Amino acid sequence: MKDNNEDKIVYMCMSTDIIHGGHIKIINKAKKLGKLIIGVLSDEAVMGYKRIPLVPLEERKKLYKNIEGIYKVVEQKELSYKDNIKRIQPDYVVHGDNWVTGYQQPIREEVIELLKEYGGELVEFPYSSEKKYKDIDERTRQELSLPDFRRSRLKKALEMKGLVTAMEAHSGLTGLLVETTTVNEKNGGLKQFDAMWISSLCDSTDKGKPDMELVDMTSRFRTIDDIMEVTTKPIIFDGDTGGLKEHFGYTVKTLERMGVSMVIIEDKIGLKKNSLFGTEVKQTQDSIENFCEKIKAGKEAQKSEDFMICARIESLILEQGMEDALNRAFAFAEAGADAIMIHSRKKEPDEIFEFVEKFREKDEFTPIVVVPTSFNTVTEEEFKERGVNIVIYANQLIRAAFPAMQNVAKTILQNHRAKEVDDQCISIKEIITLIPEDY
Ligand code: SPV
Ligand code: MG
Repeated sequence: MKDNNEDKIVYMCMSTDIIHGGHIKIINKAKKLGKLIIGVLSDEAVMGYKRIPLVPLEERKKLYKNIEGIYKVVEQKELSYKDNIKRIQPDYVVHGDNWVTGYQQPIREEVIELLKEYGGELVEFPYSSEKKYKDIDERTRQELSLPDFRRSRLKKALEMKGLVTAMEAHSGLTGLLVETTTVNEKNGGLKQFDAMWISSLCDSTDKGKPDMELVDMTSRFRTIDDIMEVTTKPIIFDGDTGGLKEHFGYTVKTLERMGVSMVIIEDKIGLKKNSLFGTEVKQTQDSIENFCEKIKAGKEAQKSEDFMICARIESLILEQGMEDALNRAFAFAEAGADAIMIHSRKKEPDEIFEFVEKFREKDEFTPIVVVPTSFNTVTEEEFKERGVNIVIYANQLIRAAFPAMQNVAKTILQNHRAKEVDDQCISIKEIITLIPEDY
């Protein structure tokens, strides 16, 4: 390889928003191979596998344009290099050798295959694992978990992605799980959950209590704090009925101060029971007027710009009809709700789809939230196409954990020893190393 090989095209994809010496070193090496094109990974792709970028795409592009000797800066829409390699046909693709193993491995393999088609070459430089660069990453992570940063990121995620997914977390451990679980997708991308849902059902169940506002707010805030200590993703809090109008303002202020992004309150009054009971138990819906007053009290108490109050409509759960649900949705949005959640316990998604369609005829922008526990056949893609903005997986982690634990408990009782359950349990080595010490 000659220095300043001007007739060669070199391609490198960058997702970082903080350029440090390690990046400059690799950029300088890449420049020596030819004209260097930097592909800047789109906000959506960065979010999908890592976190919300601190610096949005256009600004990140500018950062690279200002580095001397870079020939061109383009966007790379997806984690897969396919589109840009096909379009640019670079002689060399440059990357650190840190993707030889781990979740980026399939992306690397695809790059090798694509380059093979026309005789391009993959050049891998040793990845810098210097402590000072690791420290920068750690500082970024810590900054992301500060209240102002974390709170604002749900709105940003909605703007960037259109549809955001949230998975329930009810403890530090489940928070960590939601924070870190990553899967490879068929299109070569990677996927993580965007946010966490702190469900009243799961928080209560984990404490062995019924879901009826029995676990008080102080305890609910403690759960939030446990989760926040070990995560950075935005949090959507299940605020049940929001309590008394006079109390709700205080809850809003506390949640904001903690860095929660959204509270969802449901239009019920009196002794609240879980919605999935439907009309099997006595549940009373609040009047439109009262609930609007509660929303207004929350909005008045709110101090930050980016906190969101979502009004949850129980008309379909309580069999009050579509018209009632829609009337409420428009009234609640008018009263200041930043989002609307529509709930249903039907297996078929028809009433949810009808609501979304009719709401969107008159209101294009207010985000719509759904919790597809019962209507669980609908994909995120279909929800998005129909105009839904937030999909919450409200209880699956705790529902998965319980039968697994119960089975282990029974097997030990039956066998009078623990040997038979060993292969159903995470190993001791794994469990003692599961939690990173520097979290
Ligand atoms: C929760 O997760 O606590 C909810 C959603 O409120 S549901 O259980 O479906 O009512
Ligand atoms: Mg709840």
